[in-house]
Amino acid sequence: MRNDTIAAIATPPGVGGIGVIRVSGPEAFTVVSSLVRRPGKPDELPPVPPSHRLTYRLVIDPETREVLDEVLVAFMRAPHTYTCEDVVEIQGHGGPLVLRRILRAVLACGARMAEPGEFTMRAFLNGRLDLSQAEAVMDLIDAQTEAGQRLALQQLRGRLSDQVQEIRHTILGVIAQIEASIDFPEEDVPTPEAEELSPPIVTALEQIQRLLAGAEQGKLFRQGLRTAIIGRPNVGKSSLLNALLRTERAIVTPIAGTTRDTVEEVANLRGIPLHLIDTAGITPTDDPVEQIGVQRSRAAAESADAVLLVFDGSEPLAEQDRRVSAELEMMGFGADEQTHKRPVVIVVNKADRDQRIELDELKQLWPLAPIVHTSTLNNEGLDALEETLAELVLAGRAVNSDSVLVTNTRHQDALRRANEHLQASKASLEQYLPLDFVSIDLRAAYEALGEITGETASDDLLDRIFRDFCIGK
Ligand SMILES: Nc1nc2c(ncn2[C@@H]2O[C@H](COP(=O)(O)OP(=O)(O)OP(=O)(O)O)[C@@H](O)[C@H]2O)c(=O)[nH]1
Ligand SMILES: [Mg+2]
Repeated sequence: MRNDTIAAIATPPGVGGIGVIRVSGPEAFTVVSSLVRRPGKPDELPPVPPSHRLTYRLVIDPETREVLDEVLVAFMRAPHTYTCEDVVEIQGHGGPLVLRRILRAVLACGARMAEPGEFTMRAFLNGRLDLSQAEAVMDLIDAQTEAGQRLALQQLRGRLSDQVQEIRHTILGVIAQIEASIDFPEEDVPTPEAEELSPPIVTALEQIQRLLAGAEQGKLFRQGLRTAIIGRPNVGKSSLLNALLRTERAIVTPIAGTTRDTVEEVANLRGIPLHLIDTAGITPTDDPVEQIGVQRSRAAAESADAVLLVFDGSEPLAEQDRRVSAELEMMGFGADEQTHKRPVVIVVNKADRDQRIELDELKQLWPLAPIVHTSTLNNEGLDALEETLAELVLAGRAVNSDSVLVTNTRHQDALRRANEHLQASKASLEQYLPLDFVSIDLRAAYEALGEITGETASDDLLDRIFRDFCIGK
């Protein structure tokens, strides 16, 4: 049901200074009115205060008349609300029990518990936000870096939607021209020439391709980069994690095999959330615990977007180093842009000691991977390492979070499909095929783009998107 009245605690679970209960729907005012009183007037239903104004009230239990909390309440009249419906927000004291009791009272008076994301879904269904903007709400909440936050806010404010709508408008213009000539041949609508139809298609293609070009980068800012720290035991992997995080997160000892389980933390790499995974040193072992640890290291590498492969520069290259390298290569790491291998950065650690490692041998193992020398003891080479990793994953492209970046795989996928259909329509035009062919592909492109803004999104897709939201949002 999409026109009943819903309610949820909108602030996070746990203790806070205040907590907010949000109620939305046609009965929102009635429901909350029946629960609130003015101090000293327990039996009198107070009038609904002016819209969008905070008002001091007591909340009572509808059955026992017990006072549950002193609150500030805002009655907000549709349509100028988050959901475009009547909305009431009750600001109570931020204890979980207090909030739960107020919510229970609200539910007892006729509201229904909201599903995750249901407030935002209503904002979408009522036309206040389009789908990409609704998705941006969640990105904004989840943002882990300032760059990610800026991108989400831009999307929320409709910059992506505007561009997509502009492209759709262009495509629709061409469709209209074609269809007029097909539908009304007797009215002397002249059949448009291919030369006339193709410039707007080319323009639309260029715009789509520009958006696609930034998508991989945009996704990095939203999803972050999973980076596993891999190497044989005792080379300084955990020390490197700590140094990059600037905390003593992982245990470091001179004993080989210190790290048994993977340790995951997020650092900020030039605005990209860098998910660093410290792993157990990969080595043959009979110890069952260590074996599991090594399995997890392999799994971490398998699922990583990039690897920091650590060597001990104070020792000659060991057989185990070679074996770890070979394993990574098998997994498709290689830092080679042409073949789209996942990037590896070679970290030669313990640079503060006499260096016994042969760099030529390393270069034979990894001819294309950049090599960075570090000392976690003296915090040397860490900036260079971050710089190298950022260069590698951004592939030298300048990062400008002011431009519109597609950050979402769903949007990227829709753009790709639109691109393919537009290419096909352009090819049909060039081959002078009947205009029906052209217009079928144009329609498909138009619809694919509509999925981004939600105009042509199925219920199924909507459910999937909003299910990931938190309750109360
Ligand atoms: N001199 C020097 N010692 C270092 C450096 N980095 C790490 N170490 C030392 O090397 C030893 C192993 O460091 P860890 O960070 O535990 O190495 P690891 O690769 O995580 O080892 P495992 O978890 O056992 O695989 C410790 O005694 C560290 O203090 C460095 O840059 N210079
Ligand atoms: Mg370790």
